[in-house]
Amino acid sequence: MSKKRDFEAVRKDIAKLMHQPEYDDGSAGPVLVRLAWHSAGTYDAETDTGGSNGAGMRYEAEGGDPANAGLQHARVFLEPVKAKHPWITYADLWTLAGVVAIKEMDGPTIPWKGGRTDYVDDSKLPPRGRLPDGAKGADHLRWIFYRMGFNDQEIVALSGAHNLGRCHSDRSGFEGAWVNNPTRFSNQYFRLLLSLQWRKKMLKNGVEQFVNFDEDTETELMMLPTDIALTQDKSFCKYVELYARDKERFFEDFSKVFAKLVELGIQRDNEGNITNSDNEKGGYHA
Ligand code: DDH
Repeated sequence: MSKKRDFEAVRKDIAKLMHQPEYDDGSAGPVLVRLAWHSAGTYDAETDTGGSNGAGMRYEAEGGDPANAGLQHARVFLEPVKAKHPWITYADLWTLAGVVAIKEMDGPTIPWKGGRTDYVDDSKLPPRGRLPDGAKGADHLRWIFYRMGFNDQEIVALSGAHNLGRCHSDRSGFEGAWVNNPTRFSNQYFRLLLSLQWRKKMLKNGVEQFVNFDEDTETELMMLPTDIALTQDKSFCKYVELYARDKERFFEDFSKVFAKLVELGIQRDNEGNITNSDNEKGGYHA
């Protein structure tokens, strides 16, 4: 294994693959952000299982979870980067790709540190069902995100990632984008949550979501039931209002909370070296 850990070079190569004219809205960015989030969002603080360490999505147990449908596109986008920098672990590559993608799409700079291992510790494998279900409500959001160690404000800030990308009926069953420009990071998601009229719509596949149709531009935007739940719950809604009116505050808080997300389950010493990843089994040598 190469000893050189040139993360800057990896960052540059990730940035270069962002432009994908044949894919979705012309960008690999949103699906890379989702890959980073799903790799980390399986964490359970109480049992210290799940999280980005181990890159378990490479294997059927986690990769084949219906909640992860479509994320193979993100992993395939990153293969040339892995081939060029074989020393980097997938666990680092996936989380770094999310951070780089957010920056490339005009989002905030997010602190990121490397050192995750690709060694899968069977005793740390997350069971399926740890990622949120978009058809549910506020109680479900708290159940899922409190488990990871997030509070109400952090749940709302994290949800602002839905400024990016879209739903695909062949992946999640939901369909459409949340905002008009889904490849530019902003607080538009929060503004639209509050300013537009959202009505329930049953899709042909029987899935229910919320939509707004703009007569002038003839465009339909969507929200998941979990997105709408943020406006219906008092404690969540005060942060939706805050982030809708204060984009800078949203960027600041999002940066902190996304950094926390990709560090879940990772312990470091004072120098930033990870102390709970077995370096002999797939991590980095000093
Ligand atoms: Fe999400 N998300 N997400 N999401 N998410 C989907 C797409 C994207 C939920 C459900 C869905 C976060 C939170 C939640 C992104 C980032 C983040 C899709 C559509 C569903 C469904 C998938 C598809 O059909 O392709 C639910 C429910 C929650 C919640 O309960 C809070 C968080 C925390 C993030 C984050 O990054 C911090 C991104 C980006 C996408 C767009 C992906 C794409 O391919 O485009």
